[in-house]
Amino acid sequence: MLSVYSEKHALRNSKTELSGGQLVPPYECPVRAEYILERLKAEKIGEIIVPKEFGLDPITRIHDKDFLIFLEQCWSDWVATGYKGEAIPTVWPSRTMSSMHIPNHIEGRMGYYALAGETSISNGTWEAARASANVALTAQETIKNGAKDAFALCRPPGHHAASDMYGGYCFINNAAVAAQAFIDQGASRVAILDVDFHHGNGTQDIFYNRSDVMFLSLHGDPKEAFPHFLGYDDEKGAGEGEGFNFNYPMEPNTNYKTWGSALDQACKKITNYSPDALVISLGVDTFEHDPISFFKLQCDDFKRYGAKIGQLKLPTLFIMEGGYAVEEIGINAVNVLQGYEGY
Ligand code: B3N
Ligand code: ZN
Repeated sequence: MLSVYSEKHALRNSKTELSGGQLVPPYECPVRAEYILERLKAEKIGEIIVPKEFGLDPITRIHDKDFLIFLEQCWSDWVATGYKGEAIPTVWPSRTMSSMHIPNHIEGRMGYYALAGETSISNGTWEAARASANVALTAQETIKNGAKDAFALCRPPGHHAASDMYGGYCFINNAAVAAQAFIDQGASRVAILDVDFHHGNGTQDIFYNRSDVMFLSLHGDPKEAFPHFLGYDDEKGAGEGEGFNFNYPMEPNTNYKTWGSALDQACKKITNYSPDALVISLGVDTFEHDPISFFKLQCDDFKRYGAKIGQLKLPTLFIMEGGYAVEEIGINAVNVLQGYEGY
């Protein structure tokens, strides 16, 4: 399988994450991508190429222009205001304060566009996010051109980002941008299967009213896990999209037996939908030793579920999302690809 990787991911290197009332070193850190790259090479998964530049057009198919301008300018606006630390929101348009005016001051703009406060913005974040989208689009293009599958080693991840919101370590929704590219190139139906530990709230939100992109997500119950406010099993899609959104929230300590059964149910929905392409939001934070998650999948389980995805026999684009047990991140991500390929 061909993989796409950009060294520019390393430009996303913030020093702080607001977690448990402290500023800690971010879980989403550059070494994650380096360990995956190393494992791809060690296991000889296939050719590894650098991304092409696609410009902003395919990204604006998913994200609002004002949001992208905010992401591009956030760090310089923050610095220009005289703030010394990394950019972290402190005020939000909460339930009874939603006038939907976009403030001028960076403090207000951050709260308007942020879905949560853990994701500090710093120098290089925008450039890395753009490169990550280019990685996804380059991998997508190889499938459009006839490849059976591809792996986009995206960093930063994307599935929490909505059309005008960042957070959960995500800025541009790489999976959504790639799925939209398939549609724009003539696909009638695309399925996005999100196997990251966290619910892909951004992807769900983007496609919630559409029937041409089905979204299915297996994740930690949002009653107990980030992003808390979306990902419940009664979210089925709306309007044209009703019946094209499926959530499988699961309890703390879920093991492969339970998780694999949920995957089987999701796979049946995908088969019935008969998509032209399948996009996998591949997070490996379902791992038993992940520091911020609560599922109990073991290294071999990643191979087992990769095989199930392979049995769908669809053109398949893997997009890297989360996973923070850095020692094993490469093993687990590559196990999925190897299971998918049948070894
Ligand atoms: O959820 C957390 C969190 C949970 C447990 C922690 N421990 C036990 C130290 C620490 C943090 N933080 C909120 C931010 C989570 C962002 C998730 C990004 C992701 O992987 N999405 O797929
Ligand atoms: Zn995650």
